[in-house]
Amino acid sequence: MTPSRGQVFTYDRLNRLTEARAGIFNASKQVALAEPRESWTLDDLGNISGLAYYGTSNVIQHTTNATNEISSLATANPSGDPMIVFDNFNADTLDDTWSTTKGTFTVTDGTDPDKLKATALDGTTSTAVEVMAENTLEDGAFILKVKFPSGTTSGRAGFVFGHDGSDTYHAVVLRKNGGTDTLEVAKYTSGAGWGSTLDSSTGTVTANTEYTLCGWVRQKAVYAKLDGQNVDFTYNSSTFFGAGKVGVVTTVANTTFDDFTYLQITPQKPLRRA
Ligand SMILES: [Ca+2]
Repeated sequence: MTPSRGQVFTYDRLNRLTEARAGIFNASKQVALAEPRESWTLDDLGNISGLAYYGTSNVIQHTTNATNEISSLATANPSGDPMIVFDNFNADTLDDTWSTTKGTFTVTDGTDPDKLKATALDGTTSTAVEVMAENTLEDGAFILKVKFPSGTTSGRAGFVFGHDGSDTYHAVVLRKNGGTDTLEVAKYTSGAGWGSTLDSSTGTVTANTEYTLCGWVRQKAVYAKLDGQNVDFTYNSSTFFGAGKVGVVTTVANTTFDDFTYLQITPQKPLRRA
């Protein structure tokens, strides 16, 4: 059974809607690893006495009168865009909305607790790939922490998007390649492997140091940035990237990932986090 995106509603004892959550379903048909949520606190007369949006109370501030008419409404600054997926990997097991397509992953390790770790690569493709089960994600922004293990001199690790479920995908990766370190975007094709670099920017990537990648994918463009360094690029493709799964990829065993974040974006609201 393939989990998919949906909504879950909660009602109170008078069958009044009190919460609506949206996101990716786990195997129990509950929304997992997602933040979009609206909830209402109602008194016995049905007056709204509290409202929360994206899990943040009083993001929309309002007052109501005795007949439940809204008498004032104000939108305070929300803390950020709604996170379609956020996983800090602080649970001892990987949420079942994730699926391993190549290699082996774990979320517990004595020296790197509370991170997603690729403990082994797939023998044929020399990759380890973990993706969300949802296959229709597109036009979003991403934030991801990546760390190569000590001694790494070559390899790629980063964010996967447009994964077709059959080992073909695009990826924004940190790459160590001899003495040259880059942030780059490339396509991986099932059976053929990594294609040529589509765009890149040179930076400094030290093994055993955690870096934050961020950026967005929108229609035919992908923007990527290595946080904390003057390293970024915008790649414009001739074709749409299209929908697919999002996740992580590495070509180096024992790479760790943390705080996987995938955000909704709109043309009016570019990436504001990180
Ligand atoms: Ca963590």
